[in-house]
Amino acid sequence: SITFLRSEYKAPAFTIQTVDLDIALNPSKTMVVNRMMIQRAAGQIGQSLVLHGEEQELISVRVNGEIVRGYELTPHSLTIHNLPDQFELSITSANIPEKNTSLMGLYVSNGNFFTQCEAEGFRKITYFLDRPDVMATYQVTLRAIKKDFPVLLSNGNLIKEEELPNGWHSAVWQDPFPKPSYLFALVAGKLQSIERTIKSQSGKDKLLQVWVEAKDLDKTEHAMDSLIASIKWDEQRFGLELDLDRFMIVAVGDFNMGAMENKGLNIFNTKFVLANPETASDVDYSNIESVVAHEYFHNWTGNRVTCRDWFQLSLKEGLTVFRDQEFSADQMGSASGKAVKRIEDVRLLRQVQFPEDAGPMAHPIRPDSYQEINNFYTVTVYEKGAEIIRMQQTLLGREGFRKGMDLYFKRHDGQAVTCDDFVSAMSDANQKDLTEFKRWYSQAGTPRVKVEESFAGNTYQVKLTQSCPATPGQDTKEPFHIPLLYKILGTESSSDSSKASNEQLFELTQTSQTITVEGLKQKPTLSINRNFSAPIVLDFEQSESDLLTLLRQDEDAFNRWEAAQKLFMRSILNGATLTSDLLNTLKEILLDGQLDPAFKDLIFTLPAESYLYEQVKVIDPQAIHQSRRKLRHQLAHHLQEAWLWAYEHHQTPGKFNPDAMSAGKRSLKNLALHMLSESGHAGAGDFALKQYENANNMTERYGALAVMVNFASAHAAKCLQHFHQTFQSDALVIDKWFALQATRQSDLSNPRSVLKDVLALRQHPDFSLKNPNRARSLIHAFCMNNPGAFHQPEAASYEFWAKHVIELNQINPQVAARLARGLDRWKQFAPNYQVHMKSALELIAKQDNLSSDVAEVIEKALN
Ligand code: B3K
Ligand code: ZN
Repeated sequence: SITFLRSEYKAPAFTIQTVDLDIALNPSKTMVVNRMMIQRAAGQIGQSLVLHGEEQELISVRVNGEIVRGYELTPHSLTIHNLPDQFELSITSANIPEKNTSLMGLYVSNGNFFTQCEAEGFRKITYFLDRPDVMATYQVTLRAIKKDFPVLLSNGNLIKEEELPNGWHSAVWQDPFPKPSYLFALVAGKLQSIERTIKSQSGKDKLLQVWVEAKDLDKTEHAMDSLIASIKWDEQRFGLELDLDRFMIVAVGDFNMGAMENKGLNIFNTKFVLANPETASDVDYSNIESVVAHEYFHNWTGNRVTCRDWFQLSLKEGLTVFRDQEFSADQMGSASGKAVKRIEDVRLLRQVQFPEDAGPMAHPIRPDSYQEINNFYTVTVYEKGAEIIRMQQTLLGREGFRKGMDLYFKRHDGQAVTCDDFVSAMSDANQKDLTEFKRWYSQAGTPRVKVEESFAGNTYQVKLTQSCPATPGQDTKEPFHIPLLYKILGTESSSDSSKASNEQLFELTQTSQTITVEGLKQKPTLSINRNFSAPIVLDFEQSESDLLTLLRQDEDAFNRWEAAQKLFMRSILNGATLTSDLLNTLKEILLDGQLDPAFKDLIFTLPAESYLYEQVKVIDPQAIHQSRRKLRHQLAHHLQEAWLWAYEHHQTPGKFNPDAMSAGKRSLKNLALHMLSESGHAGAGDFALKQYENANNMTERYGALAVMVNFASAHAAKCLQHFHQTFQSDALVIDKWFALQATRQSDLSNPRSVLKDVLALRQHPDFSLKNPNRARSLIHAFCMNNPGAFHQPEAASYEFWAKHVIELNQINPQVAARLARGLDRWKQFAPNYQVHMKSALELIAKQDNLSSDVAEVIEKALN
């Protein structure tokens, strides 16, 4: 397979100014006529034009109206020689949407047409320079049979609709903004919309639409509200206005990822649009809000200013994730809510990105090479990328960051640019040297900072030493520029208390540096990397008493939470006992009526197993799993009364409200129910059944069902069946039904029981590997989100995994490649697991017909 290198970037030999597409939609054969105005770039005399194209039937090629026959065609390209400097190229080709199971390019889902072009799907629709630095304006004519496809949508503005002979009709769409081909989209079919008209900052009317199947119209309100909130927020925070007169969101049930920011026509996985209280949980509501915002924010960070090449993906993704994180934090409505959002984001980073950064697929946020670009839509490019943006804001301040953003748009609106261009704008707008900071873009791996404290003769010193483990292709690293927010607590007894009592920013730029504070009467308590100011691992053997001080009184909510996480981690990994001091503090926190319930819920959410794996040299997954469960049992048992109080005092009566405070109450209530069951409380079974039966929302219903299923309640089977029957016509809820069973906790006396259930569910009539959401709800959920059940020292579940990677590879390479990442960290596992993992990997490796997606993942894992 081919490896693409960032260092080999070459500007295109031709540019395309305008694209005029005429598409006659038919599921079994769609005809595409693509008329382009093309210009030879300066200094490219004699170059042939090499267009990308895949899985199409080429019908004709015309240059300035004349048929051309002397072209060269391969399965991936069309080359045309002897072209003038400026010409019209017209290409006619056909493709078969109903046969397209990869869900890239043009495909059919539930009888309707959709497209997905990022990263390289446009080349399956027509022959093109399918690369983001070729930006053109598009006019699109869609034709289809009207009764089957009454709605015809594409990017930009609708300029004409017409009735045609034989029951056909057409619509013409014009997008005034030049765009790369990956932002092209069309949708056609039986859809309906809700509409709102709003006025933007400058007083212009904007038409907003959310398009869904008729049966889902009652689930669109939250997405529309989220869109309006996003539009307002981007105006206020960044001065960025919606540039089109019309903005559309469309939901589709078959989709490879979350959503796609096509210009003016965002296409979404139904999971991130549809919600009503009965069918969607609080987590769904908040995911919808953030994904709607994310795609909308791309309109500026991604669309108006786009990427020069795919190595620069984090230019748009890291920045846009940062923007959606800030938006969601602001929507929380309170300071504690913002902290909750930050903790959730950090949990995700540690659970998924830290392992990626330590494994065979580790790459810098701006990768240097790839075999398949689809494999690089990663938590590193997205979530770590967002952390790198966040650090720039921390270093420059919010105002300085805004100045940098303004300069970025002033310089680059309408261009395809690089990560370097972004950092230059930040640096120039603030006269701040970010040369060393840019190593975050080029070096992979999670930096570690060792913290060593000393206190002698009234002087307190903190020695900070940084290092970063080797990653593939990068044996040694230069020091990172690490912004550390810190505060020294307990300086009240100092002679000069003003000295060190505020939060400060320390910029660690060398391998080792020391912070010194003089004139203290006793050793203070250090609160460092507050609000997780840098995406690093802190090696800090802080004493239990210092951690308890932080847990009780740090006003940085993140570090309060972090103190509890550290103590829990010591208990799980080193068998440290829970001291009565810790248990009492935890009890006070749980019973504290002033504290945000969502924060309390997070305090008692134990570190994820995948994060715990990263703390040990050799992973024994069952030892970690059991030790983690033992800790949870202790917390349940020792705090039983407090859990009962929490269960009874977090009701949300009345009409369902998805706001952060109500959602926090529900999540703490569900956790309390879980803890009561875990503690063996006699009433727990009844509470669960009643909660299930009386719930007026999915969060409480699902929470109760999860407790029944996880603790093998006598009512579990009956309620599972009731749940299935109640929601059988709602695919997203049936996904939950599968996922719940695939992620239930393993039965310690019968370790294979979850796999056995999953194998049975695999045969369920509602199961299908072709629908990505459904495949993920069972297969990915079991293999990647249930480590305690999945990792057994035997072949069975690893063989199950391999078999499904192989099967999915034939259907949908992207969905297969995600699953293939499941054994990334196999070399770290204890030998009795490793041997079975290795055989499973080798089983996949020896298949022929592996997609480039799966091949790259498996090859790197085995390497
Ligand atoms: N930009 C798309 C991701 C496309 C993934 C292609 N394999 C969604 C997003 O990040 O907003
Ligand atoms: Zn994105």
